Amino acid sequence: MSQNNWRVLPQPSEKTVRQLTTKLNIDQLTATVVAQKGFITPETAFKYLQPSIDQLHDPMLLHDMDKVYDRLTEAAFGGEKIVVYGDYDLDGMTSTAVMVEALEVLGADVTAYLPNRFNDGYGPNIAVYKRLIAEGAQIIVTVDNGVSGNEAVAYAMNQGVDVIITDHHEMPPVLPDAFAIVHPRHPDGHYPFGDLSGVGVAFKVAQALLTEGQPITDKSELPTEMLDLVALGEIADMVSLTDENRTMVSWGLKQINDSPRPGLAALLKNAGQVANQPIISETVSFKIAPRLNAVGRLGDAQLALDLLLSQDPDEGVAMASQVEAINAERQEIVKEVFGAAKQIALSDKHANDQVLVVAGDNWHQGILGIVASRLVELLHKPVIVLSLIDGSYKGSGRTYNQFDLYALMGQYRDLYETFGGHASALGLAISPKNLTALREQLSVLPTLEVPESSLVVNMMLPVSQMAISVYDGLTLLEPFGTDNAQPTFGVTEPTIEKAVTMGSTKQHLKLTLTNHVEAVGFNHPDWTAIVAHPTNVSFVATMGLNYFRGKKSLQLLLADVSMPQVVENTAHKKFFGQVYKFIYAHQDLNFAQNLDKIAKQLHITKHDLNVMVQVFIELGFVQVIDGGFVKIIPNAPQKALTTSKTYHKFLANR
Ligand SMILES: [Mn+2]
Repeated sequence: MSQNNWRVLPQPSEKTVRQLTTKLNIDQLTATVVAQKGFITPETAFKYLQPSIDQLHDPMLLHDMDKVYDRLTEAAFGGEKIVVYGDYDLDGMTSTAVMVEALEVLGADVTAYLPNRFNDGYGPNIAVYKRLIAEGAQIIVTVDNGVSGNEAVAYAMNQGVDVIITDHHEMPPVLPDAFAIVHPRHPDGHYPFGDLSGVGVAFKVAQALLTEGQPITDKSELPTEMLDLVALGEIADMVSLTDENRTMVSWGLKQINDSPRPGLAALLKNAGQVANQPIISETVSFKIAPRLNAVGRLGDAQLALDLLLSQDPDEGVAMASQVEAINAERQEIVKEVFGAAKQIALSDKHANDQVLVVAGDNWHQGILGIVASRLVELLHKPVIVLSLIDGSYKGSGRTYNQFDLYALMGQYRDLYETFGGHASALGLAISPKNLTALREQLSVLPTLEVPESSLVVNMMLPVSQMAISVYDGLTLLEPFGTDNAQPTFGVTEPTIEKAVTMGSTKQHLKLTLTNHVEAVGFNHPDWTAIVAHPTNVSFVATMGLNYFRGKKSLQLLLADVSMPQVVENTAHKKFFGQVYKFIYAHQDLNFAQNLDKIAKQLHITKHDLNVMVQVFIELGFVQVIDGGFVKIIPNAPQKALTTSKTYHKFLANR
């Protein structure tokens, strides 16, 4: 991104900041960010900073909650057999755990069913409903799913089994004919906040059940012991961390810090969390959620649910180590599939695709979304990754920036077996024949308008004003996440004392700045050219803490870097020129088949030859056709080597 795309927010007036700092006893930076959010009076700012019970809405305001309260209370006392039907992601698992725990408190006969991603799929599944009912289920409570389960719900209702739907997903035009539907955005409801996640909705039901539907005035009246689960599911589902979500997630995180469930404590230890290290939303996003989600990605999510529900420390340790092994396996599979998908994605055949569709054979179904996200990061365009399983292609798509991929792909609905999702992410299934047709349609699309992204910067700040105490002050603004981004700071041309690369392919960057402040940037080979010229660099970063050998230090995480155009190295230019000349004279030679010979003739390594050809491809000078012939593109416009990403990688590796 160029520095032109940095959007430095307007700075609040000195008077506003002074008022906030003195009245609320907060520091100037924190006051500035709070004011930038629009909370400019001490009263509104205090309300934002201090989660409190008045920010929670009355659960009885949710659609059908009165019916649900009566029916579930009756079922619990009457000993009816209740099945909670959940989902295999973290929001679905935590929703299930909350609902089960609440019903258990009432003494209900309750069991949980988490559908299997591979056998059952997402949402109400009629075959499973039949089985559950045959086994004696008398009430089915869905959590984090249900609003699109018309067929299965109708079946159960016909069998005399009441289905209570609690969900937060987009509602289809025709809702299931269920006993009750609890949904924060139900068209016939009047709930003041629409952005609860599945576990948020489940918690509201739990609250109603455990407070006998009565309004509460104090936090202690809430089933606070379940708020940790709420925090996990809400952060994992990336719902807006404003309004009552902010309160529930703050309290939930506090609870995980103070007294984590045994399974979570063990899981965090395995994830490298050290004793004094605070658990923040980032900990959930990067340590907890990937691990527990891995369980549902590779097999049956039940293990993750059991880990969350267990009260036994030994059991917690045992289950956490099973989860760790599954997560390691998941990482292996991602690595393998990503490698294969990347090869296809980078081939010349796909160089001009506006929406990249990568399809493979028998790639693991559970990780295609992760692979699509990584390809988007790499290629800066929307990506769909499909895998051929049992005669049809199934997979996931992820968009780039704010582009509405769902709307675009929705135009070809006739070609799909299944299709669902939202603007930024989707899932689909398609027959091999129709995939060919889809590719044809995509290849003739007019140029897509993919919006340029901009980077919001809260303020410019010299490194000399950055310190652990500053970071500590800003933690008042936590939890960070959707609609409450971590503050970003712009730094203009700081003194860089040291610049090094890290990682197996030197894809990461670490800068040492004044006062031992470090700045790190991950997976940005294009930034690593700084190592050769660590001057006149500016960047935007967030502040974090690094815990290393028991010592904590301030660490900046680079969000964007702006560096002067690297001056083209004349020796390199000559070197590349020779290779270009060689290609020009040998367009009838298959490079792929004669790599050894050619490299030898040019006195370079095979690796360098590959890199150089890649640079020429990126610059639009050559193309590779027919499985290995490198052809000069006539009249290609002049471009400097430094405009190629691979060239920067090449430089960084010298
Ligand atoms: Mn959800």
